Amino acid sequence: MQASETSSERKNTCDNGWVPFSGHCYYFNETEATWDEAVAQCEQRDSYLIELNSDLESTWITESFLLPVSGVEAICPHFFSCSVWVGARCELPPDKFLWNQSGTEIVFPQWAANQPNSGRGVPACVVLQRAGTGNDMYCTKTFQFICEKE
Ligand SMILES: [Ca+2]
Repeated sequence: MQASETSSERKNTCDNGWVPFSGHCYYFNETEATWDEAVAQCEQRDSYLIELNSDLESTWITESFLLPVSGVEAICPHFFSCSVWVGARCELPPDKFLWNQSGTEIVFPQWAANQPNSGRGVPACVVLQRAGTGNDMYCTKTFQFICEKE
């Protein structure tokens, strides 16, 4: 906690187009991509596909970048529409959802009801939904995404 407060004091600004939060900078990519493409595009920006390390970060991302849960049915017809990729993926084995950046198991965001539900044998990648919850999706689907860097 103290380390992140210190780095947040040190870093108050981000490059053009990047939004600061708690010592990190975030970039919203409007053009949808597959999960692999999203990872590669963040790497090209010297960053990584977002890793959510706290409820605070997860909530901040949701409120800052995602559309609201209701009132947007015309452009986001399903509860999972207009989600964003996060940098977590389930490999088989070990059949666990791990963050791409740190290699640790995902704790945030909280899973949506009845999630994860992807079939065994197929890699699954995680989106953050407008409700602030996690859902596993086929990695070849396309979503908008957010890059993160320190
Ligand atoms: Ca799912």
